[in-house]
Parts: sequence; C-alpha cells; structure tokens
Amino acid sequence: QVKKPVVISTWNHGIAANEAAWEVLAEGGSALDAVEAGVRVTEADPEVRTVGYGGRPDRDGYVTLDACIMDEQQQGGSVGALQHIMHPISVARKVKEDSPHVMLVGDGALDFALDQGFEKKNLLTDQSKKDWEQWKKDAEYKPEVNIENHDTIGLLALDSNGNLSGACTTSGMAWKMHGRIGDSPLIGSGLFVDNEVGAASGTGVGEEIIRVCGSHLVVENMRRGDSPEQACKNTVERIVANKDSLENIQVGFIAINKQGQVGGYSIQQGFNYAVHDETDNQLIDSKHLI
Ligand code: SD4
Repeated sequence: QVKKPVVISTWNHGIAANEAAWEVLAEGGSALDAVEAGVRVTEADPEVRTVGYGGRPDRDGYVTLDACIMDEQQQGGSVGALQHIMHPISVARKVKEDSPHVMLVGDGALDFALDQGFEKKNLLTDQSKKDWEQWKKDAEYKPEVNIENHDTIGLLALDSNGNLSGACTTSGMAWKMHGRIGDSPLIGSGLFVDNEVGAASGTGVGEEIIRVCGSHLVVENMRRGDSPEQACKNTVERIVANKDSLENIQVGFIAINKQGQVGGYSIQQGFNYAVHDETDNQLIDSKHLI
C-alpha cells in the first residue's frame, strides 16, 4: 500500500515549508510544483538565517545562495553562489527548463535570472550584517554543531500520482570563503531523486556530504533494499568512516521511497525533520550516531 501524498523536509522550518507544499499536493498538484512552493516559504523568511533572504553572508559580507531542484524524470537544475535573488530555487527550475544546462553559478547565474525576469534585491538584512560585523572581530571559521550553519532546507515530495521530486536551498555555511559552493546545489550531493526508487536530501557540513556524493548514496542504498532510515544511516557511517574526529561535524539526511515511507539519520543529536502526510504535519527528532 503506497502512502501518498507525503512531504518530508529538514529542520524546524520544514513545518511551514511542508504546509505550502501540501497545498499544492492536496489539490492533485505535482511533486515538482510542491517542492518549489514549499522551499520558497523558507527562502523568503528573514528569520531563517541559513536560507535565502536574511541568510548569513560569507566572510566578505556577500549573501551567496546555492539551490537545486530535481523532478520525476531525473532532470535537474541548479544555481551556485547566486547573489541578489530572493528565490534561487525558482532560478534553478528555470535553468532546468529554459536553459541547455544543469548548473549556472555566480554572475552568470545572476545574468540568467535577470534575463528571466527575476528582480534584483538586497538579501543582507540588518541582523545578518550585524552578525557579520561581530564575527569579523575574531574572524574565526569554526562551524558549531546545529548552530547557525546547518539549516539548509531540503524538501522531498511524493504526489498523488506516485511521482517524486525534491528541492534543496541554502545560504550555505556562514562565513564561508567567497566563492565556496557546498553540497546543496550539487545533484547527487545535496539532493537526488530517482523516480523508480526514492529521493534524498542532505544538510550539515557540505564538504563532508560532497565527498561521498551523499544523497545519491542514500538513494542507491534504498535501491539495494534499505529502508529510508537505514539508507541514511549507512550514508552517515560512510561519512564518519574516515574521520579522526567528529567534533563539530554535523551531517543529516532525509529520504523517502516510492511507497511513501520516510526516514532520516544524522551524525550528532539535534537534527530533526518535518513530515506531512494525510493525518499530520509533525516534527521528528532524527536518530543519530553519537
Ligand atoms: C552547506 N549543507 O552549504 C550546507 C549547509 C547547511 O545551512 O546545511 N546549511 O554546506
């Protein structure tokens, strides 16, 4: 028995994003439209300091955004280090649909967005500017577990036709080097969708996710028979396998399979995800390795 529709997304802000995605799904809309609508809520919220508008800047004071989207036909679109655009996920979708490419970065991505009619905006809020000025006093790059760096939104949906799509969007690690791109816009790292099997998304220290192609690995684990939770756990174990110290490294994954089963797993305690199904929209504390 397939459970559908279902939406799963990362962290507390997933609740509000799920609501918006659910509105699309409840009317029989596509998973692709749902995932885009969902994460746009998070991108526009200045209180979410890790995604879109109001996100913390890089060490030079620039808010640079990473996002990708993937549909049920395994077509992806992505933007990296995009500045001045409120909804990078929608630009990523345009890259998928209206360009011959999968990924655009930096000024080229901005030019494309402006050509497509997106409006140029200042995304650096007063609060994020203040935080940056405070950070500059010591200028140390020390990501802390579950704090300020790890709240990328990844959102996966299974629609009433049984199709899967996913979206992932972030301002990346606060105080990153200018030009740094994380896992979130990389198809296979921050997000992967295979409509035959399932979908996955990652959050946390992007450098750790990239080196194992994390979301792709989660989906491949499901292909070999793992449950969504087990697939996430195995991927987390691959990440920690070569690490001397796990201090200050958080990585979490969420996953959904074709049956509408969902799960998540993280390295450290503190990761949670939101699941919306026919009965409820609830936050679940992820199981974790340590
Ligand atoms: C990154 N995975 O850029 C993202 C970080 C994250 O909120 O999850 N941020 O590495």
